[in-house]
Amino acid sequence: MLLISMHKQTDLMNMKSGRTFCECMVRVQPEKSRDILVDQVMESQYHQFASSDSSSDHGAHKFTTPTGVKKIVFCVLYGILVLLLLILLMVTGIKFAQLNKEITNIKHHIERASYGETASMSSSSSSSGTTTQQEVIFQRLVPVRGTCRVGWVSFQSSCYLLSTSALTWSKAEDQCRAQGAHLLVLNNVEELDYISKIVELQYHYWIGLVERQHEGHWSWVDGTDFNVTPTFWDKGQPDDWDYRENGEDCGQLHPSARRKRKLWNDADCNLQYKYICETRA
Ligand SMILES: [Ca+2]
Ligand SMILES: [Ca+2]
Ligand SMILES: [Ca+2]
Repeated sequence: MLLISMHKQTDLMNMKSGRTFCECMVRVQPEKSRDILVDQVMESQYHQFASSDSSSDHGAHKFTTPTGVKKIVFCVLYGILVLLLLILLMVTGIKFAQLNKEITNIKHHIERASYGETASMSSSSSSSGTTTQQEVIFQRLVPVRGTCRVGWVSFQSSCYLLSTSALTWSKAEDQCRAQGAHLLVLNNVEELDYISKIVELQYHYWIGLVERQHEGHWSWVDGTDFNVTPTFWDKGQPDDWDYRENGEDCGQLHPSARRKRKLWNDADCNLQYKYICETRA
């Protein structure tokens, strides 16, 4: 009886637990269904989102690749642009240097032309008896060596050497110094007139005149006081022509189309001209 009773209780418990389980199932089932539904919805949304992300990633991938290419193209174009600008700068610099040289030549031609006109005026003035000191026309003089070294010519107490090559002013002075001389120092008008008779017509010649300290302070290379020597500046000189990058701080003899007294001009020391050395006989 006891066993039967126990079985009944067990059955009853099973029945109760079964009912309870069923009831739980009945209660849980909707929640589970709801959860499943929620899961399904979430999963669906996730897939949609993933799909969206995927498509987005795909799109980004599609977008990234062209952007990378664009960056490379941009860099290449930028490099080419910089290279072209550098080339343009170099070409401009070269052209500017050529233009500078051409302008200098044109200026010299204009000066020579105006000088020729002055010489013509000088000639006509001479015939009318109104010749000035700057308008004297000279005859070519054959120089003599005297007691000077070979290649040098003699006048009064000095020896002179006319260069055959062109140098900058400082290199010309160095060449003269190397031979125990200095660039020509014009102490008086007789010396200038002598030099004017022996130099080549068409060339500029450096002389020992230089602005070392400041603008307007001219000095002779051998220490001769500039204030005690006569000056023979050409018309409008010294003008320290402001077009020149380095200014004009070195003295030279202007060329003359006629056999006329050479006059002074200030020129850019870095230009190359022939030169005249002087030393004591
Ligand atoms: Ca002298
Ligand atoms: Ca100057
Ligand atoms: Ca000048």
